Amino acid sequence: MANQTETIQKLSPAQLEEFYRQMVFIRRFEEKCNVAYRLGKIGGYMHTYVGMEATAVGFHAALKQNWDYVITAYRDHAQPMLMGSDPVAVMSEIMGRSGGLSRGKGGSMHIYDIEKGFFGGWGIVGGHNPLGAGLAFAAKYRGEDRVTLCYLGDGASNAGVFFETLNMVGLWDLPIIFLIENNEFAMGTRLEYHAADTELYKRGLPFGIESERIDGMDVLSVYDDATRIINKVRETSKPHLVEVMNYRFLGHGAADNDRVLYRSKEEEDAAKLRDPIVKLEKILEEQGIMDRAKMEAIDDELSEKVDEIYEAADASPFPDVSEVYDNVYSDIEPEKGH
Ligand SMILES: Cc1ncc(C[n+]2csc(CCOP(=O)(O)OP(=O)(O)O)c2C)c(N)n1
Ligand SMILES: [Mg+2]
Repeated sequence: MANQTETIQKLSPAQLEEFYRQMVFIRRFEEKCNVAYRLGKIGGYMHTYVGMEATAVGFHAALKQNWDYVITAYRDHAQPMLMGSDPVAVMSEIMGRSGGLSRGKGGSMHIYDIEKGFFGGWGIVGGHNPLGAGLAFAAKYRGEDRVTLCYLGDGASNAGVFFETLNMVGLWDLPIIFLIENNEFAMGTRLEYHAADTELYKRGLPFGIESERIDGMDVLSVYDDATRIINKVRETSKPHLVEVMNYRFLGHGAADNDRVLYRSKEEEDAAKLRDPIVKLEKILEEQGIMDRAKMEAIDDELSEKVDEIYEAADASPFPDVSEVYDNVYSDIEPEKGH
């Protein structure tokens, strides 16, 4: 990890502002989704990224846009938007509308944008890890220097299929990064109750995979670590595992009553002191890059933009009943894919 001053010097004020904008935008977008869920505008399951923004913003800034591949589980609203997907199409999908990226038939957990290199959006815990390996295998087989970024949670890192996947990528030296987001919780349980060894980065070691643990609450250090890791995987075409320490501020899903089961109010309050947006605000102010008035103006502008996105999505119709069997198994559109 480089020191903070060095990272700030490497980045232009415009890039730093972009990090801030991306994090605030994701936070406001997710909060809007939560409100819409409570109004009955969103059905099914929905999981937000509040508190974890610095991780995706830092990693995606270091990826090659429209080239590298990304795959994740069901906490999947932020990644496609960071890859250039239309936020209205993301919101429409979350709201089950025909203008959505999966034509309104996938919902919050099944967002895809293959043209941008985003391969979902998967609801089965651990189930997408071998698919990530497949993406990396395809890139290597075709001689392309694409890197695959495969997100998974601390809970998913216990899944048998994850260990099988680590074995194969270790054996075949596939250019993939497993990004374990250790947000300290699986669904209704916390890390110490579900993992025999809570140092999750060690999961890669028996398979000869270079593995490390990094801070996920400081976007500047995430960006620095991500740049180093992504460049290395691209150059060596070998796998890497990174355990990113972050924290989810809200319940597991929109309908989850988290406090009663596995965390106290005191713990939540303490965690909020590590808020990645607040952290960046302090840095930007101390370094004289942005003052509070500008931050507030950006926040207002993005909150308004999120409201407009929501209104536009809400104007999109629900899919027609006649489409119910379309795009279920076989009628995918390969010409649109990579
Ligand atoms: C195979 C399987 N088992 C159980 C579930 C139910 N489930 C949904 S999310 C989840 C917890 C996963 O936690 P983690 O991997 O840490 O991801 P996070 O929600 O923290 O992002 C569980 C057990 C599931 N979707 N799939
Ligand atoms: Mg988790």
